[in-house]
Amino acid sequence: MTATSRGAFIVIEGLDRSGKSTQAAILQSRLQGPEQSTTKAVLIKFPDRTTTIGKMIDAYLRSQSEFDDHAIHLLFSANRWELASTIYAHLAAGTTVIADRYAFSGIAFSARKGLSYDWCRAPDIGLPAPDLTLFLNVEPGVARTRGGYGEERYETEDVQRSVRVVFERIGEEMKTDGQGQWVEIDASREKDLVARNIWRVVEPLSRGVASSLRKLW
Ligand code: T5A
Ligand code: NA
Repeated sequence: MTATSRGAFIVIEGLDRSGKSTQAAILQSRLQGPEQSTTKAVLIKFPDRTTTIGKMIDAYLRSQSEFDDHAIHLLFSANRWELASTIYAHLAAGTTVIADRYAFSGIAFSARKGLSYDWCRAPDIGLPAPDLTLFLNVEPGVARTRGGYGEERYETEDVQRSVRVVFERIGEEMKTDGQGQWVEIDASREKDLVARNIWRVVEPLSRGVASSLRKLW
């Protein structure tokens, strides 16, 4: 990291069971390296189920409570705002921040229910924008065969297919509006190969970023 640079903000997105958490952990340990005395990379997961809002989201996802579609959407967004200052602080300290899901999941999962796309985007306006978003692309049929699938709300092939359509729209818009990089990764491949393909894209950002952080959108 040079004196004027900050940490990179990297988001990992994808359908359920595409391997986001697996790859986020591999990436964090690669960025952190063997030296544990300084923090080089932190991992933040959305939803963060540990906060008060996160606990409400967790109960909803496990079908233990119900919310109006708009209300749960706003809670997911509020859960990101709770952590925005933490993200800023890490980046300013030169630490790379990896987010396991972010605002894009928020839009994709709510817009597929029929909520307006623009309405879904609105509460996340002003959040720190990622420098790079890795979209782990996997056929819903492949994801279904992976561990734990079907335990939570949204984990059906129908839902996942309609979520994917919204993710594709977001990806197209991100590619054309210059809002950071959106890179698709074939996540149906074997873990180590996926990790290598991710590292190829992340490596140039691993020594810090000179440009100032943008905001969504
Ligand atoms: N949501 C989220 C919203 O509606 N709005 C929002 O704003 C946000 C942020 C919970 C739900 O919330 C929704 C989206 C979700 O439906 P979550 O907590 O991220 O989101 O969900 P999790 O259940 O934790 O995570 P996922 O189901 O998305 O799984 P991952 O992280 O993609 O996959 P991972 O790494 O846990 O792997 C799953 C399984 O596959 C294996 C793993 O070992 C594991 O068993 N696996 C592989 N198998 C074969 N080949 C590979 N390459 C593999 N990689 C991993
Ligand atoms: Na899930």
